[in-house]
Amino acid sequence: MRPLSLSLLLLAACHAAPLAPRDRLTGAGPEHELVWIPAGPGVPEPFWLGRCEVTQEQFAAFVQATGYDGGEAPSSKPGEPFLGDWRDGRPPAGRERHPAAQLNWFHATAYCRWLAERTGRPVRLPRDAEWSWAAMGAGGRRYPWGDDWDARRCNSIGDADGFPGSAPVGSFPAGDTPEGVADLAGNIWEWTVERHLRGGPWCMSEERLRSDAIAQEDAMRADDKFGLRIVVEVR
Ligand SMILES: [Ca+2]
Repeated sequence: MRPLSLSLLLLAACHAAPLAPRDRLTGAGPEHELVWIPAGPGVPEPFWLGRCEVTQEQFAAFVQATGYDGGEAPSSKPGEPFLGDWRDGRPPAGRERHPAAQLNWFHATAYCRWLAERTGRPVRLPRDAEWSWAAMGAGGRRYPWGDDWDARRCNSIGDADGFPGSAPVGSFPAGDTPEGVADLAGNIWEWTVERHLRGGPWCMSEERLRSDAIAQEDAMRADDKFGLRIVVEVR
């Protein structure tokens, strides 16, 4: 009998395992799941991308370890200060797995810097080109799952998705990219290195959630729809 070719064996292995390599970032609060994203257009180096948005409990580990209060960059949004929905230094009860919100660009960057120091790995926000490449893939997908809008695949405006506000991260696996990155469309808007916001939030409709949509906001504004996702550079 002829031996199976290497490509067939790889195909069989891929069928049972995640398509993209995974890693975990540990040693600084609840671990971060990471998904390998290869080099691509405008992205000369592969990188690890947070599978999910940074959660309330992950951000809480930073605040509790350092006493960080966002004071070096106060929110410019009246009535919405840094982590304004927290009480006594803790996220709202029952929302630990929701995305961290009410963060401006400086707060998001401070978190990445702490994570890098604690883990010894090069953590930062995603660049716009990296975010786009992860969401769109080689086919230029309009949404992380494909070209056709489907309100059941993400947390967007309205209650049809089951969540009037944000949702626990990873609640919409049918909306993952083929590599397994979750919630790139919807749930919480995500800061990038260039001080843009990507992916749209839980309260907006399909045009703002497109993979190629780039929103510009005041980098000092800590809105209840602004959060982040991490990149870990490959070195
Ligand atoms: Ca998102």
